[in-house]
Amino acid sequence: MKKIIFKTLSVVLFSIVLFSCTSRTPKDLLKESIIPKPVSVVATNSSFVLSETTAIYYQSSSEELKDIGNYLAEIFNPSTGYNIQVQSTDQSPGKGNIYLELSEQADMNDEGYTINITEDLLTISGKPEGIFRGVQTLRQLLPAKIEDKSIQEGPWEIATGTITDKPSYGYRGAMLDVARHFFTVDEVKRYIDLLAIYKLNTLHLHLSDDQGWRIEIKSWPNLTTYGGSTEVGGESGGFYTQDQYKELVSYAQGRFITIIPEIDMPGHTNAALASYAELNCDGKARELYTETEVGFSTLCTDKEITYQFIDDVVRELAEITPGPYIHIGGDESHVTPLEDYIPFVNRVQEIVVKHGKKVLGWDEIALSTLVQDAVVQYWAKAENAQKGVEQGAKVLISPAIKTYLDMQYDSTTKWGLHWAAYIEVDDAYNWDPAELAPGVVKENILGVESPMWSETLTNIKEVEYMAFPRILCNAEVAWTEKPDRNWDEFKIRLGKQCARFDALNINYFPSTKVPWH
Ligand code: NGO
Repeated sequence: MKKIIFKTLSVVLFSIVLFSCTSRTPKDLLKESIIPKPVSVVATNSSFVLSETTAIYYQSSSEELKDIGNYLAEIFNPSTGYNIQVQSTDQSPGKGNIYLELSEQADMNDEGYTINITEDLLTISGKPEGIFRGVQTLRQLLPAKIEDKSIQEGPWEIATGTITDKPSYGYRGAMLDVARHFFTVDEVKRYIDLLAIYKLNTLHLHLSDDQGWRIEIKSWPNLTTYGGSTEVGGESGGFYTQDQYKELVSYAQGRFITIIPEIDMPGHTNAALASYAELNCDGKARELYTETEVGFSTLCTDKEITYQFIDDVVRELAEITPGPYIHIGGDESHVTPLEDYIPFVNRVQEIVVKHGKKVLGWDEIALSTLVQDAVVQYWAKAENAQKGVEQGAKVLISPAIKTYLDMQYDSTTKWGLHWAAYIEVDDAYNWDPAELAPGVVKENILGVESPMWSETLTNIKEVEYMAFPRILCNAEVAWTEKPDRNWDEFKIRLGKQCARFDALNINYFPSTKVPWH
């Protein structure tokens, strides 16, 4: 009897050992909830395991890939408790490793990537930018606790198969208004980190407005020392030194995000008009302003000093901005007569071009004669977007009724405004960039941007609450082709993101439209 029990036990034990050594828990790649939704997913129903011995190998000695490898290891190490190494290699690495491989597939754009996952190896291939986007997909293939900053229990299994992906639009952005309320360098870095997860590639910083001037301009120092000294509500404001701005630019570059600086003009300029009397037509400096009306200020469009001022500002900004665009604002200049506004915008565009940059501006700039490569940011008027297209310009899609993240979710939302609409999470998803304005079709569209205006938002946690989860909706609208988008299916994937939001400590709006898991 004893012998039989012993025999049976040994068989059971043996099979447990055998089972755990040779077979993997089957996992289905098709069941993973990736946002934005990739172009194609093929599942092979096994798993790759991230273990203590996993290393991240990158092809040749590409510095860009090395940085991506380190970025990935910095995500994995705190939660797994491993000390994942990042190493260069010339050949495909051995079992159990991750491989970042350079490749140039003909039908891929710079952000396209392929992830091939077998039981033995996980390979992400593409150009460096594409590999970085692929890394974001990889994060979402692991349990949400991979995002935790303290050691969590594994196993760290990833379903096997192949994901092939590329974006629908090449510009997928967010805007942050640091003028109405100032946000510190660390707060902006936090926002950049969160945008990167959902494959956004542009951060537009609204650096000046009536309530504050936030970027150091060495030739006009009062702009920041005086014009940046306050914010909405009268608290002390703040500004970025040029070194801090450069730090932000390079931090964003490390996440393949381009920063676009905006200096709003000729309206929205009270902070400048308060800092320098000579910029006013009557030669008198304005008072600092800490309330939230719009459309009352204007630079003096027929004084030569105004253009000297703009030239200096654009020159200094262009020197510290590697990205292609300078945003010149141009919105809501209600006290600038149109006959002054048009030649003003024409002249400012020339200044931007002279300093080697391309022009971006709110949709009103289409009333002027646009320079080559100018981009019109459609926020309010479809007819302005159409005027832009008629002049050969591209349109950046940011309609207030769909993409403004400062619009309240509903009438109970604590922060935000609702002058354009209440935007529930499904409203932020159920639309298409190419169907908003007649005559503005996909070929005319540069991409999509979600602006966050900060009249009512005082810190990054409040910004997060307004952005999450809607920024994921906008991210998918911009990344995923329309036939692959469907709210009923998206909301399930979105619902599963909440564990990830929690692990990342994201303050989000728990909309009842979403089945949160
Ligand atoms: C408008 C206005 C901003 C406000 C924002 C608030 C544009 C382009 N100009 O959008 O000054 O802050 O609405 O939602």
